[in-house]
Formats: sequence, C-alpha cells, structure tokens
Amino acid sequence: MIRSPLITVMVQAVRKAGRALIRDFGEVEQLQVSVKGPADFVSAADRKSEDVLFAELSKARPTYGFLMEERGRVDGTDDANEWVVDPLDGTTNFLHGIPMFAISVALVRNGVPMAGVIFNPANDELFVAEVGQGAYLNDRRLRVAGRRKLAECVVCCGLPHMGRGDHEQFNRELGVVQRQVAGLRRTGSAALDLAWVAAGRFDAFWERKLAPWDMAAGLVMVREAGGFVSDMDGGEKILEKGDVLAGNELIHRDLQRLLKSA
Ligand code: 2AM
Ligand code: CA
Ligand code: CA
Ligand code: CA
Repeated sequence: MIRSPLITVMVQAVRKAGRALIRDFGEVEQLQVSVKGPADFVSAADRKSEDVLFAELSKARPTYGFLMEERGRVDGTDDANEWVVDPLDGTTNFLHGIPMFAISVALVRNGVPMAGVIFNPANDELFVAEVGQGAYLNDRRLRVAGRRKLAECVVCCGLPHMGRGDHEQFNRELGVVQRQVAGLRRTGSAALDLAWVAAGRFDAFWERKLAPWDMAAGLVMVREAGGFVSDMDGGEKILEKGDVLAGNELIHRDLQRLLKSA
C-alpha cells in the first residue's frame, strides 16, 4: 500500500464518502432522483458523496482547485493542482441495487494525472495508485494481465449512451471484436473498468465520450500497473478527447488495430 501524505488524504476522503453511499444504497427506493439528459440520472446520493469529498479534500488541501461531475469547476488559489472527482461512478447500477459502482478521485498536476483512488464501497475494494509508486488493490500490488493473444482475452467496453455517441460505429466495432476475443463485458462504471484492467481482471477496455472524472484516476492506475492507455487513435489526448483504450502493450496495440478496421 502507498502511504504518502497525498494518498492518505485521498483514501480518507473516499472512505468517508463511501460510508455515505452505502447508507443510501440500503435505501435506494427513498432516494430523490432527477434526470440530467437522456438516461442520465443523478440522485441525492451522488450529491451527498460529492459534498463529503469536497469538504474533506478542501480541508486537507485548501488551495487546490476542483473539477467535479455535479458541481463543475471550483477554482483554487493554486493553479497547478486540481482534484478531479466523480462522487458516484455507475449511478445507474447504484439505483438498480447493482453493487458495481465507485468513487473516483484523481489529483491532476499541471494537466497530468499524478495519483488516483477508486473505491467500491459495496465490496470494500480500494484501488490506489501514484506516479512512480505503483498501483494497489487493498494491500496487493497490481499488474496488468500478461495475455498475448486477443483470442484468450476478456475485453470490457462501454456502450454509447442514449442520445450521445455513435451507435452505428459501436455496432460495427462490436461485430468485429466479438469474433476475436474470449469474452466481452460491460459493467456501467468506467472508473472500475480501468481499475479492473490494472488488476488484470480485464485484459483490455475501450470507451468513447467519457468525461475527465470517469478516467483520470484510472489512467494512473493502469499505467502504474504496467499497462498502456491512449485515446482511440493511440495518442495521449485521453482527457481532452474523452476516448480511452487500455490494456497491456500487445493487446492494446492489437485491439486498437482491430477497432480501426471496424
Ligand atoms: P456516471 O455513472 O458517473 O454517470 C458507463 O459506461 C460510464 O458512462 C460511467 O462512467 C457513467 O458515469 C457514464 N454514464 C452513464 N450514463 C451516462 C449518460 N446517460 N450520459 C453520460 N454519461 C453516462
Ligand atoms: Ca452521472
Ligand atoms: Ca462517471
Ligand atoms: Ca458520477
């Protein structure tokens, strides 16, 4: 486990927010839910978790700015450091009682994700990574899977959301990929998808039209577990473009080629 001051602050904040989420997970029927866009829900639980994270992280680092899914941007006096926060990644799962959701917090310094924490309070899995310090699940050091052939791989993807994204392109990609891999999965939490690539559970993951808070922590996680992450063109503009493709070096390359051919 990483015990730097930065990670300690992040872990304390996500654990506290996680306790709030778990209380609400037990009372999902009573939660107030509103709709932000087509199939895009936000609940009182998202907001409560974000309140906890905002309070804890501001207390610990009063000068840092924030980029949060629900409140948006809150500038700090320190231009270099920004918390990128998804208070509940996988809201739809959460609202359906599916225990596959997470809190995702990243520290981005001068545009570069430096540390990430992704916590699923439903099963107490805490994923932690910091640049140069490795990636961990609870106390276990993580390493991406070593498979070398797509035919042996379990690949995870995101789906285009209702009203957003190119459904036709996705269907073409799915048609190509499903013929070449051992299994395809979709979980509904992009942050956990990246954490699970870092943990070697998924050999690869791709999704488009994501927001920085879905990915920032996961990028550090995959890289520190020895994996490759890029945008869909193989470049570095992941947070800018909102596309992500992750896996070990070989599988990342092969999957990128395959998706391009679709
Ligand atoms: P969320 O639960 O924090 O909104 C699933 O593939 C990913 O897409 C999740 O990270 C999820 O984050 C996000 N997501 C789910 N439904 C969405 C929608 N309708 N619009 C935008 N993002 C969505
Ligand atoms: Ca959301
Ligand atoms: Ca999200
Ligand atoms: Ca969210």
